[in-house]
Amino acid sequence: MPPIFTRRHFAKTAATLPLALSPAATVAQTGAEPDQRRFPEGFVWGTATSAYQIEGAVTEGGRGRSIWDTYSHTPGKIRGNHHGDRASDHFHRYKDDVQLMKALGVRAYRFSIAWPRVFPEGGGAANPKGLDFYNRLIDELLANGIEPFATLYHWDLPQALQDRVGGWQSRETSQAFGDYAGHVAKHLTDRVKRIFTINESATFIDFGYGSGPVELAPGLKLSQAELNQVRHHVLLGHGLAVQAIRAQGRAGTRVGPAENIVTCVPAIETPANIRASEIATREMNGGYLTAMLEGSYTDGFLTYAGSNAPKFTAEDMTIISSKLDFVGINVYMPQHYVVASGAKAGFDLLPFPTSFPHMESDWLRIGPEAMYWAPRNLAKVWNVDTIYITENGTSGADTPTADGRVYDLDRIMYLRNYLTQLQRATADGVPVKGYFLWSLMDNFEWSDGYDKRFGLYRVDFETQRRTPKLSADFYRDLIAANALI
Ligand code: PNW
Repeated sequence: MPPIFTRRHFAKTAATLPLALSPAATVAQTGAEPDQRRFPEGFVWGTATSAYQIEGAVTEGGRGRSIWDTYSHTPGKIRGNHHGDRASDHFHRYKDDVQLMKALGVRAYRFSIAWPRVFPEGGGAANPKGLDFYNRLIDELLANGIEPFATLYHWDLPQALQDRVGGWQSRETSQAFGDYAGHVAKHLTDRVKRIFTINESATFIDFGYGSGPVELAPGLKLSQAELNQVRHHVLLGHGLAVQAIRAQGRAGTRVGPAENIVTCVPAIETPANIRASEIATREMNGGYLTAMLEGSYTDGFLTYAGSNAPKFTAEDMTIISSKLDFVGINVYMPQHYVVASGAKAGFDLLPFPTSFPHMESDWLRIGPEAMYWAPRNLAKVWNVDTIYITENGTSGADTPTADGRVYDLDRIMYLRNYLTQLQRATADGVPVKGYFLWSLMDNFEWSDGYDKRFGLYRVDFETQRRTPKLSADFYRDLIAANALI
């Protein structure tokens, strides 16, 4: 019998296919009506960056030193001994970078403000030039129809505070953060309507003061009791910042955190496991989001901490749980897969098999359904009615081909799968209002230096040339359609 399909047969079949697929054919190909793949009307598409990772210009405009200047210049701390002195030179190239955003069609941009630019000594007298750069950036964004979303703390603590009071080990840093937040709110909320307080407390505390898959500044290894106290001071700083923004910002200013939620995914989506994932979400975020949203540490958290529990007052907890307008969450991966359990806690966290897949960064597990369950459980457990995905993205090898382009198919695969789950969430009524892709362009990836690239635009760090990767086309087309494509 001759083979059923030959090369010629394929060629012929392909040639007879209609060039433009009819809507019916599209359904047959993807299994969903085009409308079912759409995101809600007015969904906010954006990109995200942070100050130390892109700005450079570390000695310009009266900027003080941050703990990241010190840490990155400590030999052996960063891969290749890289540092952020120049980074992506965004401080000088922000106008071009706004055009890169415009080419993507994003409606919003999440950037961070460098505290040591505004208060070089952490507190005391504000630098009169401290907000000049951000004023220019904000005006440029607005002139191009892009809404600024500002983050107040993306890990670049003024070194002076570290030296003077031990940084987040002291409540004085929480107070100083509140003062800084008020100052920013007073000067920028005529144009910046949405402010994130602190980026990923969980990451910078655990990896900067404890231990983790990567080490972050200041690179201390504190005891459990000290670590819990740092957590508490960061929460307190967040709450004081919320209050200061309400007091000094214009009416209508919206505020919330940008937290690395500990994502608990039901291993198999049965009602019992889903319930277990909700219980786990509450417990596993006990040191962070749960305290912010409930105004108390859970019994589980306090029992686990035992004599290492943080020292706090009832007033602290009131400040920490100041009312929020939204919750931002960074979602990269499932932290835990969960099943129901008859044990007291009501859930079990499953061990990861060694074969579990990850992206180019070793820690970045591939679990697209995290993008469904993180916001879904946030909305379900705490009744949060406005959620932003403040970060999602991946690193990749991103090696340019002979034509100079980067065909980052792994990043497109990652984004398509995570965004499919985000679309599932919005279709189910989970109140996610926007999504900020990490990152607009390659930048200083903390302890990985410039070796890990997360951008939609490739940056040549010698020439500072920016080139769109194929994923930039993917994101642009998705934004234009407001739907999975
Ligand atoms: C986030 N981990 O950091 C940060 O908010 C960004 O500044 C950073 O560039 C981005 O994600 C990509 O890494 C993380 O090891 C760093 O689990 C490390 C981890 C998680 C988040």
